[in-house]
Amino acid sequence: MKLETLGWNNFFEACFTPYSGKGLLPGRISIQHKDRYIVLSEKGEVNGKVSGKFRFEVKGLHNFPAVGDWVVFEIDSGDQSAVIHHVLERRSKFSRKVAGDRPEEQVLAANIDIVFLVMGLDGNYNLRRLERYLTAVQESEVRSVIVLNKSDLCSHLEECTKEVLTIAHGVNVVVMSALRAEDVAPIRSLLTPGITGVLLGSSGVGKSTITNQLLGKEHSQVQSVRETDSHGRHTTPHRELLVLPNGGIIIDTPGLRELQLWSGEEGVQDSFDDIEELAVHCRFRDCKHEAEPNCAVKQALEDGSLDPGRYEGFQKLQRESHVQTTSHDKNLQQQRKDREKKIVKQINDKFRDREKQ
Ligand SMILES: Nc1nc2c(ncn2[C@@H]2O[C@H](COP(=O)(O)OP(=O)(O)O)[C@@H](O)[C@H]2O)c(=O)[nH]1
Ligand SMILES: [Mg+2]
Ligand SMILES: [Zn+2]
Repeated sequence: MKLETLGWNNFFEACFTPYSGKGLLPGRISIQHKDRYIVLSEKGEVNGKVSGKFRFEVKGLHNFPAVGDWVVFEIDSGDQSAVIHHVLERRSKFSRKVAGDRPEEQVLAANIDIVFLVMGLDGNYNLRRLERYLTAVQESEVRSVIVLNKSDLCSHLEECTKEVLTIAHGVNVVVMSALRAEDVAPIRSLLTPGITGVLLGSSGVGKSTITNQLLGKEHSQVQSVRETDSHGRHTTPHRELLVLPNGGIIIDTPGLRELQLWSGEEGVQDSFDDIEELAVHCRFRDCKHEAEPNCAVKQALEDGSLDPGRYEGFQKLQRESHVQTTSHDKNLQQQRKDREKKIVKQINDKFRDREKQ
């Protein structure tokens, strides 16, 4: 495996200079599972762990290796595993906030060139959510592309596409069905050799199906939409970095529930992706989660997996923001964002207080 194939360039070369010539090698993290990593490098694919010194000295979860990171490692002469000594500077990253007394940043994917925001043109379709993620990604200054998948299931394709274009503000929009191999061509053409893309979107929107089409083989596990646990959650576990036959690199991720984007101090707790993901499983596409039959949100409330406070906040937000969904007025959008943040903060504070008791 040549380093360039993995996305190596002058930037990382410069970052690596202080370490070169000491039996140390650069490699890229393709999988992270707890404290175990898979490192891709000129030595091929190697299992690895951070060194004892690293674990002892490095403070903060976000300074540990993440998928997409370039690391400096050495091959253990005993078991031939990779001993990771350093993480090279990141050019870009996507993080989430992990719950706890003091919320911590956890990096989920690093050194990304293009983010593909995938939305399903089925029950998953939600213009407001797309708009919010677009804003979050644009703050990260990584190029974004909107992917509207499952076009084969959409009866009003033109309408949806037009609507999305009104919020896209120049961002490319790909309309496709991942069931057709030829439809991934626009994505493939953006992932030129050495360029790293990440697929973000709710679980079930087709990210793994797209990954498999790009790879030209079944690799990522595709889930049946009904194959969820009692909380309506998919079981697909891993984020994984994969090198494509044409030289591009793609990171497949699980649902957005896991990928709450972190932006600065506050983090993007100001969203209800967990509820929106549940809503995908409601019987009716326009379910208001009130008195409708087979409502997945109500069901989660009943079995206790959804907090009533979060549900109330979600409903409140839905009512308040309904009218402004397609507004282009920047001022209004800002006002809405501020209000959303305030509401969510109130709820989260309340929720936290209750958990403390
Ligand atoms: N009809 C249709 N089904 C799709 C499409 N893309 C994915 N699926 C199906 O949607 C389900 C979830 O796909 P998957 O790739 O696992 O979604 P992920 O959770 O985002 O990785 C699977 O049953 C796929 O076969 C599409 O474009 N059209
Ligand atoms: Mg998947
Ligand atoms: Zn519902």
